[in-house]
Amino acid sequence: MFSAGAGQTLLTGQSSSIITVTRMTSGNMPIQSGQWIVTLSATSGTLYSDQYCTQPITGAITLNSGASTSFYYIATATGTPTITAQATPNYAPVSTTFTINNPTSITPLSSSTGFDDASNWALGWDTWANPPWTGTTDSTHVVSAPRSATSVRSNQGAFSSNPMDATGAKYITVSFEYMVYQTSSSDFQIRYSGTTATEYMSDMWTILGANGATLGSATGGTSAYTPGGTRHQYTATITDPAAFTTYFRLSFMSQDFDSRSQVWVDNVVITIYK
Ligand SMILES: [Ca+2]
Repeated sequence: MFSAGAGQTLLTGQSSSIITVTRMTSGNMPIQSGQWIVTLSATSGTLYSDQYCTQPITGAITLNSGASTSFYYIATATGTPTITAQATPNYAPVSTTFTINNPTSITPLSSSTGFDDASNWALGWDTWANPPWTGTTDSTHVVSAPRSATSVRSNQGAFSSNPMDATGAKYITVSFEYMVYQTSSSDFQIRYSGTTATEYMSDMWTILGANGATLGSATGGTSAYTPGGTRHQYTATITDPAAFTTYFRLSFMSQDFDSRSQVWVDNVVITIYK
């Protein structure tokens, strides 16, 4: 016997909750030992092996033991896609059907921030004494002219947006472009908060995902000062209900910098799907 779990209702682009397939005896006892090979397919959309949906599943999964394996899913179209798991040896295929809806609206507070105005950044990115990052017109590190936001050791710390109303949100997407120089894994992070605190230091911040915690380790970091240094694009989806308050805020954190370390961020887009 073989089970794949209940169907889920999602929006297009939204990461699913964990999906687990389990092999069992005819008496519903999990089968723990022996190799089995699982092949997953979906009538549309993409299956991923990780929670943050960065690693698409492209082939059969060989498991040498254990009764279950788990994965995640993102739909690309509305409708009722079917996800099917087949396994060898000697298991009948099993399917689960998801329901995929469109976001019904997009909050106007969804915002694109290019840090281009010298004195007035959208969403209050420049109004926090936390300490604020600064703007730079160094064109090598600017995606949208004339400015990007930047942090060095002397102004490292939290760099935050003003609160946005995310009440009733289904999910929130965040994207931005960034470059790093002489930073290590945790030196540059992205975080969010849905708390009511107005002081950045007393807020409860949540690090956004595994990749969001390690932006500083991006490849190309040591060559970012050279013309054409590597730009990185980051996109993440927040599905944590704790973020869906009237105080949703996004924050970049630069920390543990040495005298050479620097990061640049441009074109932050936050979209709240309600
Ligand atoms: Ca810009």
